[in-house]
Amino acid sequence: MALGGLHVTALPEEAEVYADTIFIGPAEQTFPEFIQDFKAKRTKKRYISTNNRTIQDIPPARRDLIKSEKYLVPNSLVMSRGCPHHCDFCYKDAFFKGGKSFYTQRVDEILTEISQLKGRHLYFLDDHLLGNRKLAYELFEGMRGMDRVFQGAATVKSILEGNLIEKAAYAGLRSLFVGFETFSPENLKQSNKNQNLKLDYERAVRRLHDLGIMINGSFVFGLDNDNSDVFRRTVDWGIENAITTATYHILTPYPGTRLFDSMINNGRITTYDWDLYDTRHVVYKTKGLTADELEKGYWWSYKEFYKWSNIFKASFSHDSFKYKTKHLFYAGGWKKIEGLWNIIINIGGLQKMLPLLELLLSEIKKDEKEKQQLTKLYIKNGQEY
Ligand code: B12
Ligand code: SF4
Repeated sequence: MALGGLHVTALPEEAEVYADTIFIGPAEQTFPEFIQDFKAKRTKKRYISTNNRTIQDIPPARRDLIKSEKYLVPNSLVMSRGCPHHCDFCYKDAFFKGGKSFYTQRVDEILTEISQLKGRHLYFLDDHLLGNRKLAYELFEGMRGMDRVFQGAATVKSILEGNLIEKAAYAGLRSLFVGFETFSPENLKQSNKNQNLKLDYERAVRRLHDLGIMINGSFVFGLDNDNSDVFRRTVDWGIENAITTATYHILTPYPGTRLFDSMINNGRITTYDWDLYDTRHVVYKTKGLTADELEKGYWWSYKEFYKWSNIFKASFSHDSFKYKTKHLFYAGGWKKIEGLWNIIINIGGLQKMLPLLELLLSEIKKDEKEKQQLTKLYIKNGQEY
C-alpha cells in the first residue's frame, strides 16, 4: 500500500504505520521513480520530493478515466503549484519543504490541454492563478477567443496591481476565490500575510464587480487580535460589498505549518484529534475570544450571510439586472439548496447542471474597444509598466 498527499506529508510518522511506502511532497517526479523500483522489487519506505520539481513535460492527465458525468466540474486543471507568498497558517511551505514552492506549467502546454477539454467551464486549482504575472498574461492572451468561462483563486494585491485582472476577465474569468482573511493589520502581521497589508479591499471588490467577476471571499476567525465583534463586522462587510459567496474558517494550525510550531511552543494546542482540524473546530487556546464564542460566531456567520434577506440585499446592490440575477442564483444555489444537490448527485444528474453553471458564469457585456484598451498591458523583461 502506498500513501501520499497533504496529510501524509504533514504527518509522515503516523502515515507510514499504515503503508508500505509513503510519498512526501509533490509526486510528479517520485511516483515514476517508485514504479521503476516496484518493477525491480526494490521499493523504498519513503519517497521524498526534492528540488527537481516540475510540472512541465509530464504526461497529460488520463482524463478519459474520469467518469465526467459524475462531476459538476470535470475540467479541473493546474497551471502552477504552490504560491510565491509565505503565510504562517498555510499548508504551502510545509508541503513544498526541501525544494521549489512555486513553479509553473509552460503556457503552450496548458493552452493545448485547455483546447482538448470538452465543454466551456474550467476550474483552476492553483493556489494563486495570478502568482506569475507574465505567465498569467500569456495564458489569458492565448485563451482569448477560446470561448471559455473559468474560476480560480488569487490575492487582493494581484487584483489591484496593473491590469492583469482585466485581461483575465476578458479571457473568461467569472468567479474568483480571494483571500481577504482578516481586516486587522495586527492579525495580518502575526500571520506573515504582509502582502495584504494596507490594501484597499473595497477597491479590489469594486474592480472585480466592474468586470463581472463574482467573488468568493475567504475569511479566518480566531486570530489573536480578534474579539467578539469580528463576526458581525466581517459578515456585514461581505453583504455591504456584495460578495457573492463567503467561506469562513476557524483558524486551524495544520501540522507542519509555522503556526502549528508556534502554537506548540506556546503550549496552545488543545487536541491532536486530526478529524477536528477541518477549520470548523477550535483546536487551540484562543486569546481575544473564548473557544465557545469562536465556534458559535463561526456558525452564526454562515447562517447570517446566507439568509435569504441578506442574499437579496447583496444581490440588489449590483448595477445591472444580469449581475443581480447571477448573484442571487449563484449564492442561493451554493448554500441554500444543499439538500437538492444531494438528490441531484444521487440520481446522477450533475452533468445536466453544468450548462446552468456556465450560464451563471456568462459574461456581463462590455464594449470590444473598451476591452482592448483595458487589457493593454506592457511587459518588458518580465516587468509590467
Ligand atoms: C480543490 C480544493 C478543494 C475542493 C476539492 C474538490 C475535489 N472534489 O477534489 C473542495 C472545495 C471540496 C475543498 C474542500 C476543503 N478543503 Co480544499 N483545496 C482544494 C485545492 C485548491 C486543490 C486540491 C488539488 O486538487 N490540488 C492539485 C493536486 C495535483 O495536488 P495534491 O492534491 O497536493 O496532489 C499532489 C501530491 O499531494 C501528491 N499526492 C496526493 N495524493 C496522493 C496519493 C498518492 C498515493 C501519491 C503517491 C501521491 C499523492 O501527488 C499529487 C501531485 O504532486 C487545495 C490547495 C492546492 N492548491 O492544492 C485546497 C486545500 C487542500 N484545501 C484545504 C482545506 C482546509 C479544505 C477544507 C477543510 C475547507 C473546509 N473548511 O471545508 C475542505 C476539506 C474537504 C475534505 N473533506 O477533505 C487546505 C488544506 C490545508 C491542510 N494543511 O491540510 C488546502 C491546502 C487549501 C489551503 N491553502 O489552505 N478543497
Ligand atoms: S497567499 Fe494564500 S496560498 Fe499563498 S501562502 Fe498565503 S494563504 Fe497560502
